[in-house]
Amino acid sequence: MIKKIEHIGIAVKSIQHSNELFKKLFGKEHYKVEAVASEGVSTSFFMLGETKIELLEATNMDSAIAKFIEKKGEGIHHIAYEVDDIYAEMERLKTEGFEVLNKEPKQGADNKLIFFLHPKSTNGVLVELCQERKD
Ligand code: CMX
Repeated sequence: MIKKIEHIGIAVKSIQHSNELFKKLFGKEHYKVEAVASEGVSTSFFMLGETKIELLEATNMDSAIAKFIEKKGEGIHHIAYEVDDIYAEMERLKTEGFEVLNKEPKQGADNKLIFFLHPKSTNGVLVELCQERKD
């Protein structure tokens, strides 16, 4: 079951610059910075009530974020939904005909297991499904 929006991912050119910008917008600091080498990104997170904003900067030119910014510029990159059973949701969404981009859930930022749905199968919005790791 999909429970709520866990975070919204925003592609930025410079985490350092955008941390300052979002600090002014929200009136508070980000609570963590984390590199995810497997995705070629550096991330930072702001907590807003129950939802988070994730800023994403590319750390190499092959990264999905580098390609996205080159094509579309900075902006909303994905919406992440929290699920209660990520393996069951992956099977359910495959059965429903969505294009699942990962063979199985993988390690993402902020202690999460994650997988993605291709934006072509979700009205042009890249969808991330995530679940907090319990181990
Ligand atoms: N949102 C909406 N559309 C997007 C998109 C995004 N974030 N990224 C790419 N697209 C669009 C492109 O504009 C293009 O559209 P057109 O065909 O109309 O020109 C189309 O998707 C391209 O699709 P593609 O050729 O299959 O693939 P790309 O090489 O552009 O990769 C995608 C797109 C979504 C498959 C790839 O970025 C991906 O696998 N993403 C999942 C992983 C990821 O995004 N990691 C970074 C975040 C990690 C984190 O949150 O920690």
